[in-house]
Amino acid sequence: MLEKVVIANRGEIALRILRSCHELGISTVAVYSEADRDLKHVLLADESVCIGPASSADSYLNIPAIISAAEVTDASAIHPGYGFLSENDDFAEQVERSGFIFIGPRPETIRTMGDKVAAIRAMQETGVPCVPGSDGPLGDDDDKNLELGRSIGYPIIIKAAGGGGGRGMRVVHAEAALLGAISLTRTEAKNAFNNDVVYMEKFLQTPRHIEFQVLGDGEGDAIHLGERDCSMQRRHQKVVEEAPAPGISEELRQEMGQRCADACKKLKYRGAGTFEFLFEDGEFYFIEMNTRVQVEHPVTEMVTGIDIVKEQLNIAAGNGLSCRQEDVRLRGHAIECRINAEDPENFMPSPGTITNYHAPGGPGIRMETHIYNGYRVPPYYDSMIGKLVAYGETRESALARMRVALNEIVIEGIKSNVPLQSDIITDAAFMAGGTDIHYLEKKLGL
Ligand code: MV4
Repeated sequence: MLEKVVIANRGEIALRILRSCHELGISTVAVYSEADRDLKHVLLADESVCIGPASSADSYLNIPAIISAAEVTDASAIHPGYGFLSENDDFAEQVERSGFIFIGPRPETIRTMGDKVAAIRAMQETGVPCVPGSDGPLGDDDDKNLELGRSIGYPIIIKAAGGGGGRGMRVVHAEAALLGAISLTRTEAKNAFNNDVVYMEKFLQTPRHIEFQVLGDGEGDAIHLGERDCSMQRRHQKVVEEAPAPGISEELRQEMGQRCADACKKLKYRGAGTFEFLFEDGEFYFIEMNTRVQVEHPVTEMVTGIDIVKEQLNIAAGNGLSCRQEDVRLRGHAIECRINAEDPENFMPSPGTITNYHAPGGPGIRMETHIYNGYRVPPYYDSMIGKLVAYGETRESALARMRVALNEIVIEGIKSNVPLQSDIITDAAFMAGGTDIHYLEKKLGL
């Protein structure tokens, strides 16, 4: 097993990683910014190293500082968590070149999936269904691009190869706007990502966002852990996630999951990953692959009984996967509500001291958070302070447990989105299941 892991992240995910490390008998090193001395996982870690000032650019994104921390503590591996450097191929490469294990995919895999055109090409080659589109970068020939748009049919969407997660895209509703949209998206992409490659897809108007969780051992074995529905979102920020996705048959789940696992086998994918799909009219369309552990991984853990972070650590240690595909069984239903330090009315961040915190509990309730009484939520980072996960044998019982837990939770001293979450999980359309990616923004009147 790994001996000592540097946790190159903060907040709830840093605590989540620390817990799995300690379960496996792995020592932990917390790296933290000057604003984060009081993080719960920093107190619990075997060692801790301050890596710089509050600003992420100077601390959690500071590659030399993080690698130095691994060197001075004589660590064996680095876990990047999500966000920050988790999908930075240069970071993964420098970690490996410095003699440490990067707990994640090979740098080349991260690079391929970071280029959305290359990712789509890789999926097409391995039989994962994609959105009808340009099947590659758009050229400079206006007539060819107009012809392509006509053959795909409007509306279409122009996306930047260097984008992803909602950055660098533009919807085009009619041919008259196509060429302008291509050159505008190209210019923005050049400025934002230093990459002016853009591509074209049919724009799906009312899809759901469904993603498949995979694990690969890096040597050609891979499994899938079913799917999550992450359609409840606002401005590309997920708000509620659940597993399994309502209305997906076991047959379709196994067919799509197997295609994702097969793609991972062909790529010799290493670690945890997620295939993101749009789902509309009964069909799946691949859009992106994420090469990190995701915020919403607990809902998959709850319905499979598999500890995804432990799998990541075992894969990184060269121990392979803990189970075969035929041993993966989905049971029950899990829902996750992200808890943010923000005003539920206007979504403004609400940092400050938590004067009173009471965790919800009871059967099937899992609270993933680093907050405690007296903890000060710093203003420098993402406003997510925790995740409330409810499990039940049925979706209805998971929803009922979530409703009770949201009523029970107390977070005082700062504003939180708990009232919004209560509103969502008692919403008639959400309770029925299968709402699309635009549902929440419409409900909120945006
Ligand atoms: C799309 C789409 C419709 N059609 N692609 C947004 C984030 C990025 N991951 C891809 N996104 C979309 N791509 C086609 N061909 C609609 C979106 C989209 C979206 C996707 C998932 C979750 C939330 C979203 C919100 C707005 C748009």
